[in-house]
Amino acid sequence: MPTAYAPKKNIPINKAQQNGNDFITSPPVLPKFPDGFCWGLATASYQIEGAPKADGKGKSIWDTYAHTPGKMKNNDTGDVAIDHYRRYKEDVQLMRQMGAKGYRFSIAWPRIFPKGTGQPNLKGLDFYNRLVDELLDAGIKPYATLYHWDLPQALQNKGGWQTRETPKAFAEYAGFIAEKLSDRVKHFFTINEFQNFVDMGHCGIEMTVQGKPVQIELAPGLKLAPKELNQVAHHAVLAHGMAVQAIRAKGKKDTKVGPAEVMFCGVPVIDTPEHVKAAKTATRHLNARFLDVMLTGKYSDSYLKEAGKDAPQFTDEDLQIIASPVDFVGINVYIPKMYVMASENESGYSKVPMNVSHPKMHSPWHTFSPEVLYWAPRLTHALWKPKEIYITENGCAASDEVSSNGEVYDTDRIMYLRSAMGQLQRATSEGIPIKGNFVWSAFDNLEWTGGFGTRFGLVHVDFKTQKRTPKLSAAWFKEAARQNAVV
Ligand code: BGP
Repeated sequence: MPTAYAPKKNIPINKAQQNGNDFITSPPVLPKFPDGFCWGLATASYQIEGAPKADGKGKSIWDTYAHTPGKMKNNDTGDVAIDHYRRYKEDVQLMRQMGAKGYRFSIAWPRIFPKGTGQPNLKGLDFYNRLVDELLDAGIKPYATLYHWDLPQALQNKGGWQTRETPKAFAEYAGFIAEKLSDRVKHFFTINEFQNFVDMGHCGIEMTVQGKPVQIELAPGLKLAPKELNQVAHHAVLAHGMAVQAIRAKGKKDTKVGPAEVMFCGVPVIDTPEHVKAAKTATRHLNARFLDVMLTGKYSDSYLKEAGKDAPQFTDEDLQIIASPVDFVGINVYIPKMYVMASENESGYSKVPMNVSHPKMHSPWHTFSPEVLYWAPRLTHALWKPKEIYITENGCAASDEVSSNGEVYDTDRIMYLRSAMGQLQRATSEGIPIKGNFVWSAFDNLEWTGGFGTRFGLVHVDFKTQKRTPKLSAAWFKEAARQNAVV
């Protein structure tokens, strides 16, 4: 852990200190999180594991996409990534030293079913058995995501998420994993960021940040028309529902399951009843294809009206499956989708344009709006009342260079975490049942098309030597987890 941040006792701080009322002798009152709050870290298989062919693993759409010229920054690929497949023991020890209480990792579907369905590959499963055992030995609770975007290429070749066969295959895989791991893994997330993998992977998106256009694409890099895209979205939520049922059928009784969605949040521009009401309406609409249908069992009238002839084809039985009861809702929260104000137009809300000077973090898309960590769980609670909420991702990229004394002073990340976690604490203090937060990410990793240039980790990784160096933010995280408070 970096040590340079320790307060030097001989430096006078201010007048209060001279009065004997400084933070050394009388610590500030820290806003605490509820007892048992999970201070967690998150990663995903393709971004860290490497070993794309080890122990019988099949190809995923990311293996294909990353090797397609022009798709990845600097032609980076996940072939080695941070070599976590081989170094997982060291990585678990690092997380233990950082005081992590939980670890959200994802399982690479093509390690378990190299062709997507059929015969399971037990050697692939063994890796996750070893990882889970190592985590439990280190006192870290495992939280497994079943799909963090690495679809078996064999399924993509048969139509991928455009066909109903993929949800069926996903449920088969989910049930198999629950049967094998739920004696030790008690929390499963079905799918990571429905909204992003559907839209960015099957159409591509464009947003404007600080007046500049930002385009984002993910594997498999398709360009579908709106109707086909809505059908992909429908298959994604159907896969979620079928997986929930398969996990209930095959897992131990105390297994908990829910989605890990990127919540599209409308943040009220000012906290007044009319703007909050507008933000609630906007947020329901922004999540119509995903959280809203999963948690209400119906596509909202406003969504179906807006989609018109491009609406997906679905049956009542589909809707029942999609809305299979979940134990919790996971939400990834980085940015508001928009600031919202009340309006007299038909929808009841309007989007407030974001100022060009609105500050941002290091990633091109990452506007700095920490209050979304308050509003996202608050509106999730107000709209859908899930039993429990997890913030399954939140964090930021930074420039992060190792300084001459070997330490990484990521002060901007600490500023970000302090601000974001302060807002989250505010939500818990209102009684919203938020059970934990997983910082993205435990380690620097392959940030999709951004490659290795975008560093999100609390632990720095030298991608040439694979040397791991905890950053200053790792020391911040450790202290915050120890005190269960924003420090
Ligand atoms: C989320 C993904 C993560 C992670 C993170 C950082 O959308 O679930 O896998 O990558 O964003 O974003 P990015 O790598 O796109 O900058």
